[in-house]
Amino acid sequence: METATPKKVIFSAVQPSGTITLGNYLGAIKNWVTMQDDYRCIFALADLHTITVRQDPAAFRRHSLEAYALFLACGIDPKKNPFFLQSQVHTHAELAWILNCYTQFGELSRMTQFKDKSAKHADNINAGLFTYPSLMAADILLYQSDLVPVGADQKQHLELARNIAERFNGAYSPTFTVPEPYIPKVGAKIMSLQEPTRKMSKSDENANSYIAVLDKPDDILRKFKRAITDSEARVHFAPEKEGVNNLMGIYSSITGLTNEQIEVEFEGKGYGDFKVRVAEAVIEELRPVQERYSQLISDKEYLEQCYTEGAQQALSISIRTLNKVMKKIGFLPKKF
Ligand code: ATP
Ligand code: LTN
Repeated sequence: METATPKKVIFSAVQPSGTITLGNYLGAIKNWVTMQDDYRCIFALADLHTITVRQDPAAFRRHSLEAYALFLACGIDPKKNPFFLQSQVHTHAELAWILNCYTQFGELSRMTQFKDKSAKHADNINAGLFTYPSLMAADILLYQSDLVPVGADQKQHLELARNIAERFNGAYSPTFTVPEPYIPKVGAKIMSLQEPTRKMSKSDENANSYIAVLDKPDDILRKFKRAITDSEARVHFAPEKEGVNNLMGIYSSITGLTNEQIEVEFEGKGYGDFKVRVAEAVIEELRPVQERYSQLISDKEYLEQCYTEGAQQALSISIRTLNKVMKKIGFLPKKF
């Protein structure tokens, strides 16, 4: 009799800290959607991480619900795999505290995100910003994750999670799966439309630099028309043509065309035609997402049901790891 090999476990999370951009969509969400069938996927909104930067309560609540609905609209299926809010699964904060005691001050001090964010928020360099990677390690290790899809900016945190897991396993006995980074085939880094040497980022102050997944078609068209290119006016891929390369990357992510095919399509045409075509492709790609989103966001009851079930499933998986960890450390067993 054939025995099915268990699916590998993938964990990933995104912070609900504002508008979800085309960068998030092409670089992360779209890949998550395709991974759902082949892996045991556990996805979360990392809302505990979000409060390392001060949030307005009403806006934070709204962003969290909107992000949850938007992920469903993009194709995350909460019936297939748990999709939940990190703050609703208490094991995350508990394991994070424990892992803090297995993480060195020196290790956390070396994190480039901590250095960047403390420079950016010099008036609020809180301890949460410093211990952010231990919470991220807890997120990952609670589910015995094999693979973690992350962008380049989160690689250092994942490396630290691996070190913490190995340290704990070495000090006691094998407890945590040591996770590997997962680099998806598609979903190149999408750059800012205004400063194409920087990545497209939802926290950019200039709204013309990013496309939000929920931007209206007119706004998408306008932003692409204004996108920075160069004076050569020829659609071809070259290292120094960052603006054009980025537009080609976006077009390629959506249509599946190679750079060579794109060059052929736009041969003899200027940037004006090219920008309009890229904008149209993005508008068409996002149209069904926007339609599903507007239905979902008006059905709060359904959203609540989905995230509640997600949290319940996540709790029942993660509590097993937390209990194991606590037992190994020597905490007395709970008798209630
Ligand atoms: P912030 O502006 O707050 O840094 P962000 O837009 O960069 O936010 P994150 O929450 O840091 O988004 O990232 C969520 C996911 O989206 C990560 O997996 C990240 O790699 C991916 N991602 C973010 N921006 C891009 C981008 N421009 N291109 C490709 N992937 C991206
Ligand atoms: N720090 C990540 C979000 C995040 C995450 C995780 C990603 C929180 N916990 C665990 C992968 C695995 C970010 O800001 N992109």
